[in-house]
Amino acid sequence: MSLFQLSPQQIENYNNDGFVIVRDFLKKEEIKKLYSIATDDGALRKHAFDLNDQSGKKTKLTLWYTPGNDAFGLLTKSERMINSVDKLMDGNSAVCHFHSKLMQKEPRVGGAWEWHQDYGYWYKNEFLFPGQMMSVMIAITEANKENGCLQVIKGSHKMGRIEHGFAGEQVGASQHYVDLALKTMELIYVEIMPGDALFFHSNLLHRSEANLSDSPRWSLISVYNRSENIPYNEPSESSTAPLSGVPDEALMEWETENIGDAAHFLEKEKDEALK
Ligand SMILES: O=C(O)CCC(=O)C(=O)O
Repeated sequence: MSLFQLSPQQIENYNNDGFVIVRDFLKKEEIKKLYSIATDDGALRKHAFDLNDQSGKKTKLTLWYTPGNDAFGLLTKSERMINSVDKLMDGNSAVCHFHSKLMQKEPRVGGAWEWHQDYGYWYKNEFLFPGQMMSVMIAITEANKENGCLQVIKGSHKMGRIEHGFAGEQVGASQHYVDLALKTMELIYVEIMPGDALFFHSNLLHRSEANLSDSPRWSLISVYNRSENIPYNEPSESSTAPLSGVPDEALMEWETENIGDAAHFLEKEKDEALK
């Protein structure tokens, strides 16, 4: 049974701003376990790939679709995650996991992410309902201005989908609309500590700058969808497979497996869609 519940105020903030930060969403020992797996696990390293930003700087990530009984899968399927996103997403069909990414922004080389809405990518997968999709970013290391933390434009999810073009190997939102949004709404640097979580809407405009500091910035981003929000152009099946929740304690108390091929890793060479 999960003891964690989003408060009515947090839900209201999410609806108004397109995001909400929950401090200490994970305990210190949970983050310690995740960090040591993130840095040591052979499969996570083997399936990591580089994504170039516009200036050719690389950001490293490992992406998988199916959460298993490894530590990251148990977190993704935990009641605290499922119950929280269930309260924030539109609709009421089952909560599903589209994919998770381990983001590895290394000191001095970690690349930038251009201004975009995640739905700028997922629209191409032909998901129809952006309000039924969202992401949860968990800080594994501290994220701050110096190491290229996420920046968001508060309230921009209310603009609806903005046109996106290509930007390096990423997609980027129309600069004209980003400029207008920045003129109208507040820019927020999401400075978070290990264990803090950022819940954000699929139409929230966000970006991050390169990591030019001496500290790494590692995070996990898990994406959720409702089972009724069928992607008509997406080969993976995870986004409409209802999740069975596991207790929050599973991450620390269950014997965790190693993440393996059953997680269905994205291989950059074979797959075009990065999100
Ligand atoms: O973590 C970051 O620096 C940016 C990630 C991002 O924008 C995304 O995955 O959509």
